[in-house]
Amino acid sequence: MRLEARPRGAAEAALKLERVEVRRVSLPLRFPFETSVGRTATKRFLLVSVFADGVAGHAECVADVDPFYLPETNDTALHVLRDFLVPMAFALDVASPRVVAPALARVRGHEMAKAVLEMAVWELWARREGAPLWRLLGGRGGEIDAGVSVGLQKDEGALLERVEAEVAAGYRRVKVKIKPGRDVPLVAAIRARFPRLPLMVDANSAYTLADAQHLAELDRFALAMIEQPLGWDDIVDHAVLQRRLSTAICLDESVRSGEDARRALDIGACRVVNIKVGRVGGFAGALAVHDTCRGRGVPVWCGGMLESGIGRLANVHLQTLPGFTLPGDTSASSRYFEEDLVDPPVTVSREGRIAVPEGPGIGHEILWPRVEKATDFRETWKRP
Ligand code: OSB
Ligand code: MG
Repeated sequence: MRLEARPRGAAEAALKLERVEVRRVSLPLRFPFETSVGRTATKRFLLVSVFADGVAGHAECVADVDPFYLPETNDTALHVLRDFLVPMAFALDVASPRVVAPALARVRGHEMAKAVLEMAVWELWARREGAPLWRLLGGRGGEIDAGVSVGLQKDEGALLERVEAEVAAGYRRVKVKIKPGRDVPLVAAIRARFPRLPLMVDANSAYTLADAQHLAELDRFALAMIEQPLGWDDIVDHAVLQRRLSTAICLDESVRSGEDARRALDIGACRVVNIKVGRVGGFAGALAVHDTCRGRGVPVWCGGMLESGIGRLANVHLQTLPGFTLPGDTSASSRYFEEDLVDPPVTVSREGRIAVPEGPGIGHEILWPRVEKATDFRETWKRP
């Protein structure tokens, strides 16, 4: 009988991070992506690499150049990583990737900055064990269902054309962005053309409770859900609105932790939750939201933030967990980028499915020469 827990093998021994490298990467998007909060033509993000024991782990930060979706930006993430999170991580005995999120909890907010560091440690851990990320997360191999997010288009014709193309490509669910003045008639036109398409809308907080009656007009289109219609940090008004709609509300921006999910469900603010790892502080936060929802029979799906292949693959692994019962926003790399940073890029089959990688970590090779070419800033920190 063993009285003391002890590591069973080298792969399970605690490690100390030795070095953290952050780069800022710029990738042109093939087409600008427009939502109710703004327009993105170039994807600019931080790429974080952590090094320990001769192994490296990599993750992509979902912060943007501006604070228009959520408060963080690339520059706030860089500051908080450099001055707070990375020093905390250097001090930590990493006995498992699960210890990272609690160790960073003293920093309030800054979920995207926390997430990128935490995800890089998970990725390192997976590579060190020679296992795909999904295995560490408790997921499964095989395939996932792919859905797609269509940005605001210049007019109804352009929108119908986009939706038509995505349906033809095999996507299993289509989400379209809406905002006041660009909502009910557009949805009516899509529904008339595609009567049985699993369809949903995302408002990115463009409405208020005063629009409740107007939003209820969407009830007649059998939408799978309406995502984040009200305030980015609200759950109270969403609970009121949910009682006035037959369509399910899905929360995105408002859920930034497992506790947020619990509170939202407790008051009936939504019937579905969008999980973005970067928005909930990392994989531990994503698992917490997942478990909370699953325990109550509430479906979740995996959102996206126009990620390069590095973040896109992290999303693929996450959504192999059993609570992800709805197609998410993970679509093919080629919808966004001429040249992705991973090989092979993320592809979607004619049947609308994405293969779950079996290789270590994110499971596809990172194309470092391309990363190098796209890097316009770099900083390295060493453990003191
Ligand atoms: O609200 O889900 C969102 C992109 C950037 C910021 C917020 C959102 C989105 C998307 C795109 O909808 C999803 C994707 O294809 O990555
Ligand atoms: Mg959204």
